[in-house]
Amino acid sequence: MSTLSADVLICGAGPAGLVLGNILRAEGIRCLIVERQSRAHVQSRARAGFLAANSVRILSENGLAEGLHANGQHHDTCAFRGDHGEFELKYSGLGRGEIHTVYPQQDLVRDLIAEFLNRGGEIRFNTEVQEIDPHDAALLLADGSRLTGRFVAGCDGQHGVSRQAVPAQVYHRDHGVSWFALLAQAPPSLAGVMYAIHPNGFAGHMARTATVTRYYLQVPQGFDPNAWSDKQIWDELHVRMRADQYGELRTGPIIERRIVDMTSHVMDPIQHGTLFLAGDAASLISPSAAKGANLALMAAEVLARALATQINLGDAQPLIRYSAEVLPRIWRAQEFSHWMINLLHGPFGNDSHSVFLRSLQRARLESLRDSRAHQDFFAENYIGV
Ligand code: RFL
Repeated sequence: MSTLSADVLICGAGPAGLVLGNILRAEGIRCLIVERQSRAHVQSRARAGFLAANSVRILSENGLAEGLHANGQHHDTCAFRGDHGEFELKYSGLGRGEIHTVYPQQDLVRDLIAEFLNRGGEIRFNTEVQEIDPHDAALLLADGSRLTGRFVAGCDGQHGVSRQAVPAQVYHRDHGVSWFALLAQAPPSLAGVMYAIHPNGFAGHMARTATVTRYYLQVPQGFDPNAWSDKQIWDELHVRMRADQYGELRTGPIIERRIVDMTSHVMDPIQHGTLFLAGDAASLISPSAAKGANLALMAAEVLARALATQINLGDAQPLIRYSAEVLPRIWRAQEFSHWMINLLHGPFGNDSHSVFLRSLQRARLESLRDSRAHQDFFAENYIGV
């Protein structure tokens, strides 16, 4: 049995755990991150890319944005294609005038790990937490040893163990839609994000770097990610993106394929005893509006400030209010993600109900194309977290 004490034990070295750990280290608080994967694995795990203005502020104000500012790309435009034609929304001139910064999540994670170690933090990679004791602030590890601290942050994502230690209500929604999430070794085909609505289903294009581009294809639930060859994938992307009409896609090998089900869950509360959840552990959001990593950073900042106020100043109030502070912001993001799902997907079929819903979808898109008030609403919520 090995025992190690730290003020805060953090389960998981994703964006939530690493931002939390970095802010706590800057406050002089001892913390230890326990991560089940290797350092190489978490530094190469491609996921998010679109960082909202609030995320860039959090990273900048806490000295965590050097790589982001050096290598991130600014995006301020997205476009919609479909039966209604094509239109662009330049959101830097809409809503609050904010933009996205595109910086691959794995690069951010790499930067955050380096800075956390630089600040004197400790990370145990290849170490799996099996159970969390929320009363004694303890982590039970797979090798049978136990780590104890004063507080535990559950930042272990949607498949972690920390959620199980919080006796909370879990509100769950399966949106009934799946995306085939692809990474192509190919330069972006378009300057910005493209959302294509087609009778075959939704297709999306999101720039990542000069040589790698993310694409999405709506597929039936349970679809086998290896069912299609690269050629079939590109053919379908061409059809749904209407490449014949609007211009060819820049193709290349598909280097990653996975199925992402559009599901959401929110826990309430997101704390119990000494345990506090942040990021995907607290709430899972469908990637339709690219909000997951941004919510993770938002909650990590609120939790870091609350823990620092408790540990350094002896004031427990912000920690007591943690769930009440974070949950309304999570629900706001969930609401917009849900709205996006309905904007991007209509039901298949020609029965009256399906046609009715598809007609509403088209009306929604036309309103977004034509109404400045609708565009302002979109821009504010698209970037906001
Ligand atoms: P993470 O990143 O999943 O990190 C959790 C960490 O905990 C570790 N872990 C454990 N460690 C020890 N013991 C255990 N028992 C453990 N169980 C798990 C894991 O190994 C892992 O390292 O959660 P975090 O920090 O909450 O961050 C959440 C984000 O990663 C996630 O919300 C986003 O990636 C979602 N997302 C996007 N978000 C955006 O804001 N913008 C985007 O453009 C965007 N695109 C995406 C996405 C997610 C995607 N997938 C794969 C679902 C695109 C995709 C395809």
